[in-house]
Amino acid sequence: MSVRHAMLLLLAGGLGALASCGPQASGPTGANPTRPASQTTGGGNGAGGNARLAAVAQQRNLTPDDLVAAAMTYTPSGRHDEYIQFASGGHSGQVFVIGVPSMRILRTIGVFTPEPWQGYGYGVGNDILAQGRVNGRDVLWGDTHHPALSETRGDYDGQFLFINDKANARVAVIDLRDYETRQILKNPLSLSDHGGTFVTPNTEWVIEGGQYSTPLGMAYAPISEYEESYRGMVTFWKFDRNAGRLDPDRSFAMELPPYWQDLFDAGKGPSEGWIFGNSINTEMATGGIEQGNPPFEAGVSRRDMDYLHVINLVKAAELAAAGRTVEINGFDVLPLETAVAEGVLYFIPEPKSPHGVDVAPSGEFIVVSGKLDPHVTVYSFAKIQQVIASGQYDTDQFGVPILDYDACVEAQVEVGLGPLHTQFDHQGYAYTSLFLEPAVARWTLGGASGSLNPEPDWTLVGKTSVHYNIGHLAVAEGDTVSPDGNYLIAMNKWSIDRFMPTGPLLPQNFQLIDISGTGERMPLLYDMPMGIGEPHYAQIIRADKLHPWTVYPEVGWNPHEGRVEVGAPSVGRERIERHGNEVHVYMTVVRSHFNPEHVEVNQGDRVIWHLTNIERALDASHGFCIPTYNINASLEAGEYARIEFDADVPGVFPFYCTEFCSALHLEMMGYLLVKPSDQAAVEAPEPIQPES
Ligand code: K7E
Ligand code: CUA
Repeated sequence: MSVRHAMLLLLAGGLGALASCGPQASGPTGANPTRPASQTTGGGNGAGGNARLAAVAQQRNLTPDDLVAAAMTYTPSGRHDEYIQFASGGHSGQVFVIGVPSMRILRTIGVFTPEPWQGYGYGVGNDILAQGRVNGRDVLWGDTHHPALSETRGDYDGQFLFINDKANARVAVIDLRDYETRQILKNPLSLSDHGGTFVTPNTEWVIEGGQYSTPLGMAYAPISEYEESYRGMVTFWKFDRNAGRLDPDRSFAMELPPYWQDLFDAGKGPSEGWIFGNSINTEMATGGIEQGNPPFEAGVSRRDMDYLHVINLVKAAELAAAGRTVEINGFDVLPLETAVAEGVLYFIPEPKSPHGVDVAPSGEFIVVSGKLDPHVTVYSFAKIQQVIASGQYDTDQFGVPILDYDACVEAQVEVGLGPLHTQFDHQGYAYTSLFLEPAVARWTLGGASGSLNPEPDWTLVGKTSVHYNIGHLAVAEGDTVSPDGNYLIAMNKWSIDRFMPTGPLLPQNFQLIDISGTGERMPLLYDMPMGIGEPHYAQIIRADKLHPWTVYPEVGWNPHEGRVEVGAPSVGRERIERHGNEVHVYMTVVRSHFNPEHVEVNQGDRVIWHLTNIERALDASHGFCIPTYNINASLEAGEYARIEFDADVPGVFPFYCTEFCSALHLEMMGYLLVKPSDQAAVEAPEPIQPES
């Protein structure tokens, strides 16, 4: 017996002892001529289980570490995950909901892109997608980057989720009672955003920072006028929690120099009320490689320092409320001049084109990752305040005060090559993604109260290699005032050889890492291919903080209005009403029929189809599609939906339920008969018999 096999047996003994307490597992192992008798008998004794586990491990070439990783992530049928991860969907324009540690995808949330399974944008939800039109044009995708869970006192409260679309500068609000998008807002100033979305500790404000500077208000100016006419910005959307909506009328933006603002984060604890943003391109490079200019990649990285933006949001909001704003494209903007004069905006040098700014759980420190510099730079909020109070500073060419770097910096930690983003745990550790190594670095957060780690402050502790280039990382509740730790997900941009190739386009790779221990050890547990876009950021919330509806509160519920729809179809009140050439269909939906089943209209009629799923059972969703009319709805238990279309194409259209809902699901259909305009018109609807 090899040493490795002996180790497996030893380990299997430990696992077997655990397993023997519960019901005997009966997982398939395939045809294995060497499998022991206990495997086929399903006998409950520990020794048989051990031998069986060892045999499986040997057959599948699994190491003891593999078995531990499997035991830490495997989630038996019917058991739920401890955490839920909300991951941006990158260019899919969506959000993905993933269980942790099982790494099972639970749901897609349609946000900026139509989503056929939910029927989002195929007759229902079109009005929400229409809110995201830009200059009257449908923009039916997004580049979602940074999801932000709503917070109460700096902790996730499980009520709402916000997300930005970097490609078109839009933000969306998702209601976590039903995981549906409720609102999309187009930023009236900017054409790209990246520093969004981030929330203040009580979600009073949702932050959306711009990225590539343009003339504000989506206006035109030649690029030769970059310094005079192009501007950066950060927008503060006022969140009305009761309404579950962002309120544009109470929102405002701040004009910023045409540096490229990158990420933002909100202060907390002592720094609550302040906002921090990193930037690149303080060089104000304008590219033009075709004219012999340095390309952006070089031009944007010429200076040794860029600027951490430090913004007094409380004061900015007071100025906005006092009318100190100007209007650009119908939106209130606090001018740069005013922000400077009133002490709202400060800069602090930050090493060379950094990426990511993260406020530590205590709110005392702000961590900026070097990207082109192997350090993370830690700024002290208390020191920043002292320097501001001293009134001693230079200014940049726009008059913005530049605070002394050395006077504001608490520490620098050399973490490795290509640091991008930092998150925190409950043990006083910080974790930084290293794009170039690629790895996750663990380091000690100096001055962290309640720190359990024995290492001295501000020290690199260890690294775990990831596969491959990592962007963001997410620790369970790792950007709140009270991180959980335990799990870290590396969001890797390349997967290279980790999975079976799927043509030349390969998935991204989420890697789950166990950070429950201390010191150097941070074992990798699981690889999860993400073949649906490039998620940038994710947040991981404790599952028991989420309290979604499992059926809508009442039959006839209109999710978009958050109330029962007056006049929603109900049992016995199904009917078809004609008013001129407008036809209203009032239809109930239940296993396994629609009522009415015959809907006759005339070519050219405007059809307004009201549907209520009258089910009250868990998971009793029905679909509703009409062929060739690009209509598909998903009606969850209790849901009311309204679909409008012009019956412009004559013919006979079998509509049917698209969710396999019962044994008679195939029979759940009906006919839409659109009578050609050259035939005698349908006069009055057929009488509908109330359901008995
Ligand atoms: Cu990819 Cu937050 Cu857009 Cu960094 S960002 S990786
Ligand atoms: Cu209802 Cu299938």
